[in-house]
Amino acid sequence: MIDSDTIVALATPSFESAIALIRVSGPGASVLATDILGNCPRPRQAHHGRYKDQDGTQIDDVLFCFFKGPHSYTGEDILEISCHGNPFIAQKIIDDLLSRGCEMAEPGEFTRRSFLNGKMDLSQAEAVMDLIRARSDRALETANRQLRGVLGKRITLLAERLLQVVAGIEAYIDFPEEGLPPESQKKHIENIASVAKETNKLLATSHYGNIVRDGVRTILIGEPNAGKSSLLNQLVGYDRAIVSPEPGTTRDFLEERYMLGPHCIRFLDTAGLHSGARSIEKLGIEKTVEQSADADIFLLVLDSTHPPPSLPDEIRDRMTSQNTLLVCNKSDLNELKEIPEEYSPFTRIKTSALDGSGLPELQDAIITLVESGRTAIGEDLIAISARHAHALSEVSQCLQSAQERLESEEPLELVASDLRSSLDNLGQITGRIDNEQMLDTLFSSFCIGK
Ligand SMILES: Nc1nc2c(ncn2[C@@H]2O[C@H](COP(=O)(O)OP(=O)(O)OP(=O)(O)O)[C@@H](O)[C@H]2O)c(=O)[nH]1
Ligand SMILES: [Mg+2]
Repeated sequence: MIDSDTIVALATPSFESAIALIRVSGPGASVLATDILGNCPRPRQAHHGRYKDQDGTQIDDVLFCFFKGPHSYTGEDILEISCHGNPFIAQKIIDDLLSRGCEMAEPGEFTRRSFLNGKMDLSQAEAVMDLIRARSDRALETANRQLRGVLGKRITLLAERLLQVVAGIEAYIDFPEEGLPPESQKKHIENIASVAKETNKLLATSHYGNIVRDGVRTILIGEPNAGKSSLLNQLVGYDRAIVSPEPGTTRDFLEERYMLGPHCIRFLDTAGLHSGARSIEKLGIEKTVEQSADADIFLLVLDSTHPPPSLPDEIRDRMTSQNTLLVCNKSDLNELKEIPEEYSPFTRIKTSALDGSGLPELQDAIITLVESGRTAIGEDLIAISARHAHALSEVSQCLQSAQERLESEEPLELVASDLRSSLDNLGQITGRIDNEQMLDTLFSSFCIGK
């Protein structure tokens, strides 16, 4: 029996396929390889062999690949077994490995071990999942950068700068009779403000992070018969929605994903908005209003053959020039000259869902709008997740409080406490900053005679 800290799992989906990969990680990996193969393979080389269970019955012809820790994904010894892609074979091998003393891995346990063994920080561990889930070029790009540690490095840099401030302030807590000199107070306030500015810049990438990870929710909205469903069909390239000359055709909203440039766009077709709606139509309109609450982009579709109507306030209030395009449809029939004042801030695009004219311009305008929401952080494309955003907004609040306390000369313990909370929250993103590190830095920049 091998060490119980050795885990096993199927690393590929459980379907019929060319190959299935079983991964073993932990101190027992090399013993298992020796028991099954007769000797432990040379690290990082593929070895062909027969997998026989403990009774000596052959299960499959397989490839073994051994990685000696710490030079492996988890930092531990890893044995990878590639067998034929039959879930039945894969399960028999896993059952045999379990009977030899392995434990079934928990979800994410290989990456968790990688983090615990210092192979990656928490933000990198999360990027592994982002990479697996990426469905657009931009999602892939962002995940790759985060996996390379771009976000982690930024956070570590901010934490180091804050630690300097904490060290400077803590030095005076033990000597309350000597107040903080005015020049130090000024310097600390400046440093805190500068870290807060960087924090807020990172925080501003949160919306972009959302749309990169989940797709851009783009809602087609407008009066009945404006041509919303016809436009949706043109945009996604097939007849997804029912189109008819009768107003009120679309009752329930429908969603269709489409790759537009580097982004995954989630188009939402909705029920036409008008004031005199009855029962079922009314329910459809309620759903349109509901859906508009989570929209990233509004395509306000107008029928160019007559003056545009007003929108319900709860929708109009969510529209800005940064998230809305005014689509003047049916341009083959008429050109809309009079645009109401309330729609004048929106970029205007003439389309005909009938002959397809204006569609490339509309697609370009959607991409431009999405990309304008991207906040540049120096050279780096960073797009934080909801978890990072939560931690960073805590950091931002604590820093603001620390700055205000320093300015109004409140006790330094309170300032230090705010700063430590900021550090804890920064540490939550990477999972690396701990008090031990804080103390090391604190004492290295601390002059004991002062
Ligand atoms: N000439 C012309 N007709 C169009 C255009 N776009 C849509 N139509 C026609 O307008 C009618 C209504 O189109 P739909 O796409 O169903 O309109 P809708 O906005 O989805 O309407 P509801 O679902 O009822 O809210 C259909 O007969 C379409 O063929 C266009 O650009 N030019
Ligand atoms: Mg429709």
